[in-house]
Amino acid sequence: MKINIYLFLLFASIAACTPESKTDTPNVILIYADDLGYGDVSAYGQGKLPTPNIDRLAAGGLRFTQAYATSATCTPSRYALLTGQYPWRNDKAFVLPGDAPMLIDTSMITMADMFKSEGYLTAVVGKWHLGLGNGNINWNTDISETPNDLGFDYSYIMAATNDRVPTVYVKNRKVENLSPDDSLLVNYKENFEGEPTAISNPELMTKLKWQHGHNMSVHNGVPRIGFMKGGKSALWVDETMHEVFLNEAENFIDESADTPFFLYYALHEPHVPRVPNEKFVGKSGMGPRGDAILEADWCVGQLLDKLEKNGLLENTLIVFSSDNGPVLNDGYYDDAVEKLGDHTPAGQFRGGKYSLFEAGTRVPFITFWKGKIKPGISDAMLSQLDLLNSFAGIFGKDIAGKDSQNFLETLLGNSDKQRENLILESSGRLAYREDKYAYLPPNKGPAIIEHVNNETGFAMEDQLYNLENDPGEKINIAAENPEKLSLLKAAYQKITNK
Ligand code: NG6
Ligand code: CA
Repeated sequence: MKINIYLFLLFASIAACTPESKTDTPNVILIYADDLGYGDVSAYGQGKLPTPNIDRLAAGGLRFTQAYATSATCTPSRYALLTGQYPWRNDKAFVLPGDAPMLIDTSMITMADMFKSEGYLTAVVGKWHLGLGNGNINWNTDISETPNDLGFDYSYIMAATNDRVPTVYVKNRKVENLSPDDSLLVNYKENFEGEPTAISNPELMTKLKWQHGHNMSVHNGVPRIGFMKGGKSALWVDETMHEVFLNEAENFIDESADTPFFLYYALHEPHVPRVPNEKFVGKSGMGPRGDAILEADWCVGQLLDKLEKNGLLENTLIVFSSDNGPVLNDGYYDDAVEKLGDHTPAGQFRGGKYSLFEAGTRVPFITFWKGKIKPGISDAMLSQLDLLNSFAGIFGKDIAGKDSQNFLETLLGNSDKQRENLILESSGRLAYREDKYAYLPPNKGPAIIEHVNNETGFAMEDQLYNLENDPGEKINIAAENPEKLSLLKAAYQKITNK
């Protein structure tokens, strides 16, 4: 009898424990768009473009109004996202060419390392842009440094951006579909003899023409940055890229059915070149940029359907965000400006990609976990930098010595705890956020990025904005608030040593 009672208690505790521990350590999917602005997601109520699938996340989850990418460009934001370290602490964390060596040192603890150490299967699918190899990359043999060395069990990526060579997919350590008798060669300094470029053979640009930059090798009717030769069987087709990455993401989810998993799903839209699939062409009425956003939104919907079908929605924490703010003309004639209409990609904020003004880094940010996160809106100020330590919080861990802070309870909607301050970065220049204030120290550099037409926020005088009553940063209140200014300046200098 006594034994039976013990057995009963044992089984009861196992039964009580199993579902509990399962939901407390969810699968995690980080969906990370490229150049998607705060106002580009219709749930934010700012723009004119419908994004019904990203809105599904917002309607069933928590929509953050003050969440930031660390930087106004891709590489530094992604560096910070995965390492939990401010990118300006690394003097190489700038937009990288397609043949750059891997930026993240393999000795650093990455988000993937953290999940892997907890027994998760880990994968990255999509845009990488954090360098590969050791600086002298040979695309025709196994690549020595890849996401596989940073905690990712599986990696299916493009090396850099969709406007940079090589225009191939890299699966783990190998270029996918490469033929041994057609070597892939890449050079960012000079062209290969006899190879056409957008300058020598403009007739090759059948799909998009370059407006600034982007005038080197041409592939799939689109001119790119960098020179490339060979590797014909491996070259991607821009129009199917979304399906390729989505299939990889879905397969990974299927294959991880019995194991907790972490998936970093890095969408390539709406970064240039915008070459959406015919399913989306013309659907937004805003030209290829709008259509590319619809394509990304569709992929999010497919992924959600997949999770639902696999019965994983109640056991998966999804975070959706973007690596930097929006840009219209980023180097191609693609009607992004001409067909914008009254859509507002930056929402009510000033600037955009490349900008220290709010729109450079204040991005859409949504957390979703069916049955666990109560739908709503959070105004807590957070950074993508915090995701590493917040995810570590799922396992009761604290990754010390990092800039990353644990806001897991805020992400789950159980707390309003937020950052006390935040450093923002654009092209190596920094700005400071605290409470309702944005402080932009004197910074050398152009006020507007030429051709792109985005304001940078770089100026030789102090700028201070009260975002509560001036979210568009129109009124510089530095002169009439000398005390506040010097407090913020001192706090900024203390963190940055500048
Ligand atoms: C810029 C490119 C721009 C884009 C950006 C990186 C030119 C003129 N402009 O140098 O098109 O590729 O780099 O974007 O080449 S990011 O989102 O990956 O940071
Ligand atoms: Ca980007």
